Amino acid sequence: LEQPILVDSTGCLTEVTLNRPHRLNAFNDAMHAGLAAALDGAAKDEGCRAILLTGAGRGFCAGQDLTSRAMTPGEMPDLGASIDAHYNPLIRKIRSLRKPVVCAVNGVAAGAGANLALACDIVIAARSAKFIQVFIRIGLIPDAGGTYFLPRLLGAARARALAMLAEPISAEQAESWGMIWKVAEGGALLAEARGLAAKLGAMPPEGLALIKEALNASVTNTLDAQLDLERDLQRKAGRTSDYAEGVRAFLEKRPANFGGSGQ
Ligand code: T3D
Repeated sequence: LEQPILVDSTGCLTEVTLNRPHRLNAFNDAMHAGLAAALDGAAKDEGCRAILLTGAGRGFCAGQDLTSRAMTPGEMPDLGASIDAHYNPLIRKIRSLRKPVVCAVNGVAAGAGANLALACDIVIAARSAKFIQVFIRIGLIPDAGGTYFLPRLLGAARARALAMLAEPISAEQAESWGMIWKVAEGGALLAEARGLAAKLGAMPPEGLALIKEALNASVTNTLDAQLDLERDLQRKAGRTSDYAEGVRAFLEKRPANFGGSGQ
């Protein structure tokens, strides 16, 4: 029986693998359900301090599985319903999750698969990976947050061309445009991604959650509103035991040991 999502929890890291390699990990309903459950589980798991998302096989994710979209002539499907049920909750879940999500893009990331990667906090891609806003090839628009993330990450000119031309861009190009954090040599991708996740896992969890909250809000806030938000969130951060530990460790010239007990 196909297990469309694999979850492996080791120490403070939860590794989630999209596992439909014969379809380049395209989404069907079961994979959506499995991914939502895996992310909910990681959010609730007190031992989990970082999440790593990757794909099995040669692709990362090819977006919606089109074999479940075959139509009879004249049929008018409601893709909005699918987006409401699956893609929007997924993107919202990743952005609002109070833990860092590292995405290791192991191969082609197309359609909603590309934008799933862009929703994550830190994206590292194999040199052989490609990102394709493939939607217009079948008459669709970028979804899963694509029309939001692309102009903000790349600027309007590149966002428009990528969305309208559906041309693939290489991992190297994505890195030099600032669309992702960095490229890794293929063989080193997972080790590097795990290293990043482990580093995040040792950082103050509440601080990381507040960084996510601040950066999410900054995209639409005015400077005034953002300054107020920074004040409010810094007030919270300053009341955590990890802040006290960080300052103590600095003054005692020793590495800090962040417990993440929060308040
Ligand atoms: O519907 C809704 O709910 C609305 C939401 C939509 C969100 C979306 O993501 S819409 C966009 C859907 N995705 C696509 O249109 C991508 C389709 N795939 C491709 O264009 C290409 O496969 C890639 C560019 C991603 C990779 O090309 P390549 O040459 O490396 O691989 P390939 O040979 O095309 O694919 C390998 C196999 O995976 C192949 O199966 P086969 O022939 O070996 O049996 C191929 O059919 C299958 N596959 C790849 N992508 C999908 C897929 N099967 C079903 N659905 C896919 N999306």
